[in-house]
Parts: sequence; C-alpha cells; structure tokens
Amino acid sequence: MDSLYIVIGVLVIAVIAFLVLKKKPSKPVITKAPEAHRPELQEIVKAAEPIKTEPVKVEPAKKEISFTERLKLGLSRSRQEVWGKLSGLFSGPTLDEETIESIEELLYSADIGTATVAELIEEVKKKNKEERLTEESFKTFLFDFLKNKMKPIQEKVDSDLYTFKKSEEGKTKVIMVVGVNGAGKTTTIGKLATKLRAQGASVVVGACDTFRAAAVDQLQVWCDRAGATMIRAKEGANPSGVGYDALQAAINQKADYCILDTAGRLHTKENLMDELAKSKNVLKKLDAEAPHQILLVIDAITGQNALRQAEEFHKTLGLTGLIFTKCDGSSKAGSAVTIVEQLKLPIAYIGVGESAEDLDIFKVDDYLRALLGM
Ligand SMILES: Nc1nc2c(ncn2[C@@H]2O[C@H](COP(=O)(O)OP(=O)(O)OP(=O)(O)O)[C@@H](O)[C@H]2O)c(=O)[nH]1
Ligand SMILES: [Mg+2]
Repeated sequence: MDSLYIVIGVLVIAVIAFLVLKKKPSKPVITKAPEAHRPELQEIVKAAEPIKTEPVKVEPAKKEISFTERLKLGLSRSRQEVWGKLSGLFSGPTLDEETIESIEELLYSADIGTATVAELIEEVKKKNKEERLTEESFKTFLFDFLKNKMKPIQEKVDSDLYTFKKSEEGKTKVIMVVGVNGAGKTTTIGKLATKLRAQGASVVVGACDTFRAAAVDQLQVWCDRAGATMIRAKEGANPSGVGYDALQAAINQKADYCILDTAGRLHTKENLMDELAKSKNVLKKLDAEAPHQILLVIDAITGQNALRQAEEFHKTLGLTGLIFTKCDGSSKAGSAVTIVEQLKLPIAYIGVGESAEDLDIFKVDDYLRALLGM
C-alpha cells in the first residue's frame, strides 16, 4: 500500500513539474552582438558562392533620359519656387539698389549662408559700379561666384567614388554611410551598389542598421537586384560586429567595395554618435586605413539644419564627403553651397529620385546650371 502511495506521489510531482516547466517563458531571443571574429562567419564566407564580378545590366529607365536631364527635372521645383524668381526681380534693364536688396532676400530664402550672402552682395555692388549688370550678366556673375566657392573643394573627391578602378593589391575600398533618420542612406547605397556593379566591381554590403528588420529587408531587395553580396545579422545585433563581419567577408573574397549601411540617428544623440565612432574604429582591426570614405547623407529639404548635422557628424567621425539626396523635392538647394564652403567637404553624389538612375556624381557646373536655368 505504502509503495502505491509513493508511486502516486512521484507521479503527481512529475505532472506538477511538467506543467510548471511548460509554463516557463521560452528563452529570450539572443539579441546581443555576434562577436567579431565569429568562427562561423568564416565558414559562411568560405561556403558562400564567390562574389559576382561580371557587370550587371542596369534596368533601363522607362524613358531614356540623361542624368543632366534628370537633374534639371529634379531641380525644377527649386527653379520655380526660388532661383527662377531672380529674373523677375529686375525692374529695369540693369541692376539697381532695390533689386540688390531683393536678391539678398531671395538668396537667404534659398538657404545660402549669411556670410556667403554678405560677401556675394558686396561683390555684386562692386561689380555693378564697374559695369551696370544686366539680368544676363548678373546670372553669369552669380554662377561664377557660387562655382568658385565650391570648385576647389569639389576637386578633393576621391576619383574611386566616380569610376571603378581595380586595386592592384586587391584591396577592398570601405565606404561607411551615415546620416539622420530617413535621409536616404539605404536607398543611396542601393543605387551606388547598382552603379558599381554595373561597372564590373564586386560589392559587399553590410546591413549595420540592425534596429529594424524592415531596414535590412529593404537593403536586401537592392542588393539582390544589383547582384551585391549582403552580410546581415539578427535584429538587434551589435552594428559594429556586423560592420566587422561584412569587411572580413569582403576582404576574404577580395571584393572591390564594402559599403556599410548604418542606422539613422540624430546628430544630437551623444550615445548613438559614440556608437558610430565605435563602428568606425572596429574596422581598423582589419584594415588600418578603413573606412576609406565616410559619407554623410543629407536630405536637401533639411535646409539650414543640414549644416548643424554635418558639423556634428564631421566632429565625431571625420567625414570625407557628402551625398545630397531628394534634390527633386527641395525648393532651396542652396544649403549645398553653404555646407561645402563652410565644412570644406565635397559632395560626392547627388540624388534626384528613387530609382537607381537617379543617383550620379555631383558636378558643380551641371548643378548650378540646372539651378539657375542656364
Ligand atoms: N524623391 C526622392 N526620394 C528619395 C531619394 N532618396 C531616398 N528617397 C526616399 O526617401 C525615403 C527614405 O529613404 P531611406 O533610404 O530608407 O532612408 P534612410 O536614411 O536609410 O532611413 P533610415 O534608415 O530610417 O534612417 C524612401 O522612401 C526613399 O525612397 C531621392 O533622391 N529622391
Ligand atoms: Mg536605412
């Protein structure tokens, strides 16, 4: 009888234990960073198919138009709402005092910095005394003035960002892309990867924006289309670890480029900016010179705040250049001049739409001509 009670007792305890264990919450998903040097990554890299190097055919745009045309089209709003109004300010055949004042106001509204406007107006007055400026000669004067402000800095752009040249030592060029939320980083990387692949470069993209699964998926679509290899990790993984892994994969496969997409962040959030600095520094363990390019993506609509953003990102990371996006939606477009001049940082690329063909290298002459309707 006693042994029967013991058996029943043991059974009851077993059932209770089973129920309690069953109710225990399942193990949390590990969101911690994959450690750098993850041995399994090496396996993934070894097992992966070799990175594609044959050029991909970029889908032709529905209507074949050159980038210069796209730029003109994109900046048409700027022209209509701001820059094109310059012509209407001339009350007579030549420039008078009142018109100069109106021009000054217009330039402010176009987001040209205060110091630059002051300098420009002073020069206009001087020039106007020497020879009365007409609408046409004023436009040429303005074009030359703005061009002279930008040109010396624009010449500093690394030509590797423009045309792909195979590195003789088989070195991977590392491009880190940063910026505030929604500036256009991921889209720009997708366009850039497409452009580089079309030139026959092999590209590895690191999805370091691990905050949102959707961000990684968005990048994956671009990479699949471009034929670029993407290194991704679990949502919540340490962004520095993903960047490291992506570069390791790129180096192992002698990829020409390794482009790192980072999560958007406000330039005022110190901890997030520090995290970005960490992501940059960890790359140096693999290549002391990496990242070779740190590009800040700026939404052209941002206006004057863009300068503050650029200053902060530059202070934390030491930027090498800028990318201006959404120039098709902005009516200002003058902040490009201000930032280039004040931070002495060149604009590498300009975006005027959402498709791959809407990104191209930034050319001062074309930009200013499109803006001024010349
Ligand atoms: N019109 C226009 N839209 C653009 C351009 N570049 C990007 N976009 C759009 O802007 C939106 C945000 O772009 P993303 O590339 O996701 O921006 P992001 O900086 O990666 O955003 P976060 O990762 O959230 O910080 C998307 O809807 C893009 O299609 C451009 O040059 N012109
Ligand atoms: Mg993004």
